Amino acid sequence: AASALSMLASTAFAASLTVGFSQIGSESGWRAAETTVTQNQAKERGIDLKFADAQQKQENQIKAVRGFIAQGVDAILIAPVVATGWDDVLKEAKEADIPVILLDRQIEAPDSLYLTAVTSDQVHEGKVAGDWLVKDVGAKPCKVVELQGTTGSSPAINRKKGFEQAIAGHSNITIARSQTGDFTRTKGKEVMESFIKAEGGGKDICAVYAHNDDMAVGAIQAIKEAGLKPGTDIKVVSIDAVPDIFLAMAAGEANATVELTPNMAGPAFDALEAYLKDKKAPAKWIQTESKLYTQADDPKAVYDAKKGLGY
Ligand code: GYE
Repeated sequence: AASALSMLASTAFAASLTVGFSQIGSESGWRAAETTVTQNQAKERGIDLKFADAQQKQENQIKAVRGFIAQGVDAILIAPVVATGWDDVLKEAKEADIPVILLDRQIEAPDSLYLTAVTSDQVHEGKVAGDWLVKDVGAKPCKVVELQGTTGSSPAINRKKGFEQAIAGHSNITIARSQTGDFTRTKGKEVMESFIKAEGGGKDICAVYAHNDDMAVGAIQAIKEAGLKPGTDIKVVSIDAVPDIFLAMAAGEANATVELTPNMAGPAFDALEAYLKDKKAPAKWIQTESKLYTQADDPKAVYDAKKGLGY
């Protein structure tokens, strides 16, 4: 009875909560899943979620946050499209005594300006991806092309850093070309086409490292259209572990991915409710797990299991 009562109390408490969510957009399958999961989490907790899609533009996110402040919301969630330029608007939220929680990306600003950040360790993700490739190629020479995430975003900066850490000391593995594909399938395919053209029609490329699965799926299409076999002629390693990369793995067209949970809102809402109830400030970073998946992990079964999780 007591636990039911406390459940009732916390739901009743949350029922009065209005939370603004400034989302980047829907550039990838992972981002769309994060939105779905956040909306479901809010519904389950009786939280009134005000959603704003920024269409990938920082100025739209800043406008949305200002709107939430004017509405007098109880808290703000934001997935910051880039790492800089947030100090002023976050100071305005602080002055209005509205706690801000970062989702899936970090920012370069004093951490006094936000309650907590719920993200993966993106340097570690890049390292896990790089370590897989190092193990896979052994001592063979391997020319890598890299599809970077959105320029200036914390995942693009950190995933590059982690991958480079992994291949340092393995002089047989080099990054020959590196360019942003903006986390999208379309741009990932376009940039991979240019890499293939520039590298002997692709026969000189040993692997593509994409900062997310959507760019990897685009690259797979480009590799096939160039008459090469993705997954064998050119190895494919990426990050997110969205369902479609497991379809590619099951077809032998992708090799490895590092999982990123789309459920950042669960830990965020838990921290928020605890804070609002007894002003218990959470740690400034709530880290989510990163798990490597390869073709050895029954990709079809993983695909089926993931299909229900908001994707
Ligand atoms: O990997 C990608 C999305 O911010 C870590 O953003 C997130 C990244 C994710 O576009 O699919």
